[in-house]
Amino acid sequence: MRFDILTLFPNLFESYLSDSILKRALDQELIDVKFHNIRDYSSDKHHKVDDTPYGGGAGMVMACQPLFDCIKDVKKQNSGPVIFLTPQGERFTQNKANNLAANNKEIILLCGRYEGIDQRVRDQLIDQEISIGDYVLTGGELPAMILIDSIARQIPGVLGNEDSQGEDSFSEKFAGKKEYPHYTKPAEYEGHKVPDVLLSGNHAEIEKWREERLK
Ligand code: 4FM
Repeated sequence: MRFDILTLFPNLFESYLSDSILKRALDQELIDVKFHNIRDYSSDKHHKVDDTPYGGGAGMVMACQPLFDCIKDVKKQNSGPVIFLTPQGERFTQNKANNLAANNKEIILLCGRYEGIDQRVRDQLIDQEISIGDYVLTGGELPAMILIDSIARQIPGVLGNEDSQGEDSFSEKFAGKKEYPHYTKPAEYEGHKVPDVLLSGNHAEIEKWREERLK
């Protein structure tokens, strides 16, 4: 899966992609992430990317020119959907992550900043608007990282243990339910014990105990 990220702050992604599972996925070329700094596309002599809103009001709006030029340029290398991360988008769910992973080899993620982007960019160049939740952030970078993470972990080979996809929260086995309580060693910690059934070796009983506690 190839992701092209359009952002004013590509550095924000670095630490998360430079460690752990996503680092390994990048090293193994199971995913590829390319960054495009929207500011590099500004034809303004001061590399300006924003301007005051027509009709007045607070804050600044990301202007058409850098965004049109950046998106059109990236589209030459990535034929996937252009997704804009915004609180006004459709709510991101596990189902949406599954569908994006299953149906695309390439995805373009547009991260906005300030009060918003010029509506003409949305009308002309955006295929899909996604929200990770009903709250307002300073930009779309964290939401974009969340999309990458949730999509990448479904690609075969990205998770070390091939099984931990099917075994987890949203597996068929547990019919869309989330999780049962997890415990690991030691069997007693500061007087707090692991439920006996989990130490019993009785797999039928363990399964029953877990099914009763799915949340
Ligand atoms: C988005 C700021 C676009 C400025 C944002 C612009 C968000 C969310 C979010 C902030 N994105 N789910 N919630 N973005 O708050 O996806 Cl131009």
